[in-house]
Amino acid sequence: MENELHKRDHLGVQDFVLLEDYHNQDAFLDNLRKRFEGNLIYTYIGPVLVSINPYHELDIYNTEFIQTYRNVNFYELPPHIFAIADASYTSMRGENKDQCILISGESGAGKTEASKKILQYIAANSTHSVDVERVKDRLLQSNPILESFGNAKTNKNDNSSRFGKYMDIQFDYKGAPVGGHILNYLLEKSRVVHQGQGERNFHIFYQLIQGGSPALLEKLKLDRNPDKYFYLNQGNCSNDVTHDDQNLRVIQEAMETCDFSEKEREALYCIVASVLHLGDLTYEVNETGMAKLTDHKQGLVIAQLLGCEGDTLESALHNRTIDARGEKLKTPLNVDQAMYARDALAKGIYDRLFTWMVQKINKALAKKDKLKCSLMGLLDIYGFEIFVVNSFEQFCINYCNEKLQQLFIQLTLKSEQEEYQREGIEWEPVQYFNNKIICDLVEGKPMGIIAILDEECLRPGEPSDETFLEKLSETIGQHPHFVSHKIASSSTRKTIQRDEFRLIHYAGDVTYNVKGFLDKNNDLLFRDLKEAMSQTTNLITSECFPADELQSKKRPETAATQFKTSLSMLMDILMSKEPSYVRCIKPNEYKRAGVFDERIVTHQVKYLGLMENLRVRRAGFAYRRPYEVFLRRYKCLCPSTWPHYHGSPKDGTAELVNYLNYEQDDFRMGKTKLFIRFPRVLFATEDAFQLKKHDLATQIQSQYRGF
Ligand code: AOV
Ligand code: MG
Repeated sequence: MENELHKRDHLGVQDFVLLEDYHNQDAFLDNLRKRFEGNLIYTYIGPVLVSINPYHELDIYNTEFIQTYRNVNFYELPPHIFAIADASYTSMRGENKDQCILISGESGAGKTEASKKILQYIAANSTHSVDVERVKDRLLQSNPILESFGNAKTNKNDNSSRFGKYMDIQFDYKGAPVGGHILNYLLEKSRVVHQGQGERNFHIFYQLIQGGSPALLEKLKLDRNPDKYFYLNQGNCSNDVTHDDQNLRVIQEAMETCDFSEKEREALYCIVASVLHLGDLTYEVNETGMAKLTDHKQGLVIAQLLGCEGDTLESALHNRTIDARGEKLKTPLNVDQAMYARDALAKGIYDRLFTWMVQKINKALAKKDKLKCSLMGLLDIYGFEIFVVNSFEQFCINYCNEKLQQLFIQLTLKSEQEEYQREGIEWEPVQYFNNKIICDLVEGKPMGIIAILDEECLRPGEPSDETFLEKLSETIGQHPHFVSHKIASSSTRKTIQRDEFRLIHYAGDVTYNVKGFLDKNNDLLFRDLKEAMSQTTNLITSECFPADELQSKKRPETAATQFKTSLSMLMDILMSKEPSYVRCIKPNEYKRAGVFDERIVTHQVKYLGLMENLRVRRAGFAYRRPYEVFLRRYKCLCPSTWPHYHGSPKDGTAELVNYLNYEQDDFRMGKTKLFIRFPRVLFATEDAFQLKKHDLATQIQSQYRGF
């Protein structure tokens, strides 16, 4: 870092801890802007990397950069995502500790890109073993596959992750990647059947239609025009060119690399196509007032693609069988119910396909031996989001972000506190806004929102989204982070509808519409359809809908509770590892390069708690370096340490700071590190160093001339 300190005026400081006035938010923003404008998108707060999305390609990720950052002390080079990756890797190897890199920030802030850069850096680890090369290829290639099936254009981000992903990379004792494992979290499957204005379905649908060969499309009975399909045209932007839809080849190759056989790929395309055909099924009313497919042939196409009897599928699309005390009761569906069942099937098969793909990739990534390995985890989830209309999905996504923020708070405070204790330095705690109160509001028992939602879903009688909202107002109406129409003050009431509730999240207020909450939480797929799917010859659907699932008498867990349980397990995994943080910031709402919108950046700086983060870091001391590092750089400033100091680095540092006249209050000597309280002290030292370097260079030159 020191090599850049002298540039601090026009390009800002590369570590916020070096800001003289660290309480001043304007100074913080000013620094961020200066750097952003100079295309310096990375800045540290101590060990935390703050990254601001440039929205244009920067030539800072090439092999030269990778080489530069390899094995270099974290602070000796300008901040970079590679430095985080390298530090984490080095720590994993050197200290034998499992690592995790947590990337957070709102939708479109650059989390997924950051995680890809980290993977790129790790994979660039040079090695010649065939096995390791294969693992690296698979790790890298798993990305395009999952992005194609799990990402979509939203109004926030053209390539928005609609699922959460935690990936463990496994390393052998030599530090070579030898395997990996992916955990996926709650795919936003409602997108399969519905997209808001300006949004699209998952990329794969368009990629298949635009990039599939004529023979493939013919086989799948698909038309080249995405606009034709109901599941693709609702957002009115199916022909959007922001994403490269022609790129089916890339996905295909990635699947080959990850061991998807030709048969599996075929089965997979058949499922994607049948989802589109499902969306185009229309119903009319039959003589008894119940639903009847308008065109019987449409059902047949789907049955053919999935490999089941046309009659079986058609019957399952028209009826619902209930197991009432061992007796099976079959009732026909009306048109609304049939449409509901159709959509549920489309969502169900797509969602299970996605999980199947993750498992398939995991098999390809599985380590060959049972030897102990070290782990580096990478977390890339969907970021906090506020849309015009927010539903169950946003509720889950934002809850997930609350949990991550909570983890950040716990871990940064904890590790900071531990560092001061370990080094024997006294410490004064800084007040944070602790979002635990919001996590508890969502997940607490028995009065949390999820518990209330579950209770309403299971209640006999006629529970509805409205009764759920009613319950919320009754039970948590007084909570400071909850507002509903019923309990709002008269001025707030104007901003919230009768079917909405608002949560005051750490990252902003979000108004949720309760419509669909119960359905989505129940996540019901009628057993007739499950049964039909279990009988298909398509090798993926038959595997994803095992017949024994139908035997189970147990009521499946609700979607929200499953999500809550999986998040809680994720938190345990993350807590058990040594974390590094990347905090991503979005510069503007327009996905545009070069635009720094002060209002929205300020908002993110606030809610990410970056000012508090900085204050904690500075609570005592702005700068800390191991004695060796400090002495190595500045020893030329003191006659008794230059050119060599023969005692311990700590003693050498003590002589050095004494010679430099550091005031008693300016610094502390920890057990292994020097702590400097004010940046000006460091700047003065650095300036002296630059001068000395210059003098030394001149001296050496004149000595040469003297020869
Ligand atoms: P996200 O992962 O944080 O949002 P992405 O990583 O997908 O956001 O970034 C959004 C877009 O910003 C990318 O598609 C790129 O065009 C651009 N971008 C991000 N980081 C960089 C970078 N370092 N260099 C150049 N362009 C970048 V979400 O997944 O919506 O929460 O769910
Ligand atoms: Mg993403």
